[in-house]
Amino acid sequence: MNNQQPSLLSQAFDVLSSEAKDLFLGPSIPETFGVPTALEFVRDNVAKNVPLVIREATNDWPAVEKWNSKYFRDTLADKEVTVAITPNGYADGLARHDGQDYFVLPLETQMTMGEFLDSLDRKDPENILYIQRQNSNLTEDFQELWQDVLTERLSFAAEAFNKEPDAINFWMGDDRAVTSMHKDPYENIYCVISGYKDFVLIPPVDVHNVPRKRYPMGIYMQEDDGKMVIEPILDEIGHPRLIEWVSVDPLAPDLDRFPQYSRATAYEIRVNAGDILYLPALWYHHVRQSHKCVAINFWYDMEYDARYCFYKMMEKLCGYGGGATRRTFKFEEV
Ligand SMILES: O=C(O)CCC(=O)C(=O)O
Repeated sequence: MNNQQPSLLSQAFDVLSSEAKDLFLGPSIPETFGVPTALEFVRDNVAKNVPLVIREATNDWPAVEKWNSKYFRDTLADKEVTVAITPNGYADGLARHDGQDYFVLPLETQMTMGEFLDSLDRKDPENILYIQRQNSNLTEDFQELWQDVLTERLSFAAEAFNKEPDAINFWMGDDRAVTSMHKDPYENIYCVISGYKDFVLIPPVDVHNVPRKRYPMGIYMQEDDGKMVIEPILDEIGHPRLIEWVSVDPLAPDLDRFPQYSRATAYEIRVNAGDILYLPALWYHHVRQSHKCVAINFWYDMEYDARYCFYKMMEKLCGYGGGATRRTFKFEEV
């Protein structure tokens, strides 16, 4: 939020976050064993925009039993895959270039699954790899794996959202790969298949405590000697393309620059193989992982209802202009 806000507005925002925490968010992310019914899920989580960790929900999926680097090497070694490469682990994150902060997209490159796994084994210091294409790559690029996912176990979610997912994604990468803090206009059913993921989650009622700014966009390119450099992305008239993104790194928040972040309610949760995280739409999330962690997720378009309009109004009051969602640049929409 910019510092010019009248204090009445700041106080009103603080009332919103503290009431939300006291009345329905609670001190930690709710956890359960065994999948809920669609009714329970809608009533206790979707309708309240409250996350849920469902422990050991997919332990009997063939995917959880089989998918690991050895299995992929045995069965998919020659398969061409699209891999995001960065020098610092941040695909879609902030980095310095020419004395200023840029929002930088990864270099996307094709290689075989075998080459990808070799690189993960080597842990090249300058090349941090992540399969993180969000174009429904599980069903588009990895069809041979789909049979190992028992989607009938997710019928509680399909019934609750009452629509087909817009994307079903496959994620696998290096433990140095980080997904920087952002939010999505999706209801997210996130299933960790192998290893674990560490999430930092911040509710949308804390939007005023999560600083955002417009950044010029860039993309990593590899020079002939293999060095990764940032190349600015320009619009049709040669100006840097801009995107609004979260300014703060929850792992090392700069509270001198962003003091309001100290008031944000940041929940930390580890999601293990066999667990499902329901990550409600518009929650900020920052994600890290164990080495070679494999996950899949289902993105269901959110309902553009009164709550969406309310959060849009809050963003406006904070002086934000939208953005800070992956969809902004992946799908050119928000
Ligand atoms: O697993 C990750 O690295 C990021 C996941 C994410 O941002 C999402 O599912 O929306």
